[in-house]
Amino acid sequence: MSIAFSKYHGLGNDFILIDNRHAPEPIISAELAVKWCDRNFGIGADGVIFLLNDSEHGHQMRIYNSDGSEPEMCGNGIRCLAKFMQDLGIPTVEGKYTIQTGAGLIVPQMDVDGQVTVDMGKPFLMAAEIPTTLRDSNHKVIDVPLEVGGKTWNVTTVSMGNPHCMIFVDNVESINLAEVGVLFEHHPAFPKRTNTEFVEIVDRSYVKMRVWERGAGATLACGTGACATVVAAVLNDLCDRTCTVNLPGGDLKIDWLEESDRILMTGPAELVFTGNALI
Ligand code: ZDP
Repeated sequence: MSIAFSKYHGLGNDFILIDNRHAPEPIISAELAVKWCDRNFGIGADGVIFLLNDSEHGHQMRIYNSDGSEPEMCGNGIRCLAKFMQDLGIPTVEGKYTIQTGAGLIVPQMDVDGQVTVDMGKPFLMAAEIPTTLRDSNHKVIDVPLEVGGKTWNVTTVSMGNPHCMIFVDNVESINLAEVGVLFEHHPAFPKRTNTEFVEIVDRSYVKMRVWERGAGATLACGTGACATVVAAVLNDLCDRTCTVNLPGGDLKIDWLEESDRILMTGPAELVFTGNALI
């Protein structure tokens, strides 16, 4: 038997998309998702994303990381999902889709220039919401020392539905991501593991970020991570609320709105190919 899939990417953060609207649960297992994500023995991707029906809100997103774990949210992935829905001919309401996720309702808007602007909701800042044990549960974690790999790093944590740990450094190229990223990911201070972002401030409206993703390792881009990066930089008074985040795969524009506390993320999403995978 085979299953039809579409492969999309957002700034090189790539996903296998499956139209799962006919079934209430993902039609492939986490184990099979791991195989499909393999770049040598499979299709190759950072994750597998399922479009499901949602009785209340019309549509729902589920996602497996390339290690088979299931994150709450995925910023680049939801832009790809919005493009996938457009390609499936699903109508928008005033240019927008409303999608239920593990981080609540997320609203991508299809821009006229082909980009997608996503209302990513509000960031969560309290230690218990990340979750992290670095502070008491209802305290923020801003510029807190943490020992990892025999070195003390100053970290700021933010949840966009999924956990992120940001470290400001002078030069992102000097960080050995593979070596240190995995140590942050599995550090006992993060009971649900964490995504880790190393951030270099270029100026108050432009920062460079390199990411080690929970469950996926080094990727070319991370949408939730770009949002969390700007929140962390604002909390440390290092950048403005409107800021471009440069990632290995390109740029994402982030706006942390003052009045509503919500974050808008703008970036591309591209169809790469479609195919049928054997199961
Ligand atoms: O939180 C996690 O386990 C992430 N690996 C989920 C994927 C995040 C993503 N890179 C993004 O763009 O937000 C897809």
